[in-house]
Amino acid sequence: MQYYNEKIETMPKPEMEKLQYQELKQLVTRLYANSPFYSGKMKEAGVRPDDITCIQDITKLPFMRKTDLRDNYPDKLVCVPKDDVVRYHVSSGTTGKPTVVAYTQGDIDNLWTEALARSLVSCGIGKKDVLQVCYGYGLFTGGLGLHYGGEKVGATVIPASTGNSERQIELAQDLESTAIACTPSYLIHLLDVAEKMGVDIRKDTKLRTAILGAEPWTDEMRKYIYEKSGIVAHDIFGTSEISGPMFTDCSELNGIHIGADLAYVEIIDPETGEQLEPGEKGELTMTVLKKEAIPMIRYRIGDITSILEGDCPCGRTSPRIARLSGRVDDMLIIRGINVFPSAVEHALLKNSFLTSHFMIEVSREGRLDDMLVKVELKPDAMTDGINGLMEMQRIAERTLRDALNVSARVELCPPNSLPRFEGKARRVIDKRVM
Ligand code: DLL
Repeated sequence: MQYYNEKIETMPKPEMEKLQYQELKQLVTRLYANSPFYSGKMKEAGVRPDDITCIQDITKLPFMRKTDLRDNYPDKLVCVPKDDVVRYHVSSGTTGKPTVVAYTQGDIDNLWTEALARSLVSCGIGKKDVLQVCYGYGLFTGGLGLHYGGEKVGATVIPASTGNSERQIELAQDLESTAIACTPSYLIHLLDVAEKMGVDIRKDTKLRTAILGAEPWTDEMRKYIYEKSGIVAHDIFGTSEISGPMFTDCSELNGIHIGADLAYVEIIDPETGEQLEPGEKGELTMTVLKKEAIPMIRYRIGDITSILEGDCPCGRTSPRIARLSGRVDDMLIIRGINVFPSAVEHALLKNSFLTSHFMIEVSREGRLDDMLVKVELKPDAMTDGINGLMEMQRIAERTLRDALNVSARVELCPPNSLPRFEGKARRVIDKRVM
């Protein structure tokens, strides 16, 4: 099967724009009538539903940012009755408060799973496949998202989740996995583990396709994976706020298709907010047209990319975005998990013996990310002897793990030993080379 939803995926642009307009109009009208948050924002921007007369009028609407979700924690943005919410996912926010995402049954079936079913088919995955999902299951959207998408296209899904790498290789051999979904760095790690176990991925497994995302990666990594294992690696994009992983590239391996009836994509100048032309790099901004529980309108995702020019030979008419090439903010991605330096600071300061002078060093130990947080102790904490210091280090590491959902090593430093900054503090040293 080439398409999951051929009519929509190959719809001519003018027809699609009409459909997008109808969806946007309905969404804005519903929110203006029912949601204090969204109607408040529209009123502030001086725009009413009547002002939306074509999809291009979307630029009249105000932007949303991650802080809107944080400031309305946990569920003040939910604009359906509470009983209609069937699931929450939670991701890390910019400070101590996480970001909560709510879903109706419609959000899961008609938006998230629909998007993933189309994407998986476009990567050649279907009924005959065995899909090993090695994204985390739980509050992170990766595991359950791919799981539902895989089942929808009739594949056999293995909810392997993360970790236990030798077991992952054994599962792939014993259950004859043909496809694997995980972060790119984890797949490269798994290839090393297989080698150490004496397993030749080409001969001893049926793995041929990978669905890789949740963190930055490169075409060089794609080439390396193919040469080492014969696995064709596809790029998958999503963020918790738009639902989770949703959109992938196709057999052309050239840009991620954004299902146009599901989401309207804009690239904007991060300074001025002006919409940029195809081919121009800027901040990725999305309006999810079919979202019920927490609609996202002109959501500034913070990733830098461009819309690719020209049509895709695969026949899909949806716009494609280029591989993400960075962030407009200081968000780090450690083993697939988003980490904001502000959230690190917030967590550290929960400990009365620590100060706000800290540095984050990120490196790639072997194939996996390693985060070291160096933080200065308060002068009176220095007197506690070696046992006291070890205990403080253990406590600090636990606070970070609890707050960030990812482990970090902590190095306690004497007062006044870390650099001070006159201008904007540069707290992150990222030594990873991809
Ligand atoms: O990472 C959802 C996801 C799960 C995507 C599994 C793909 C696969 P968040 O935790 O909210 O959601 O993080 C979203 O991760 O804004 C990007 O900065 C980064 N990211 C996601 N996919 C890619 C990718 C999930 N293919 C943030 N390439 C996004 C580069 C990616 N960065």
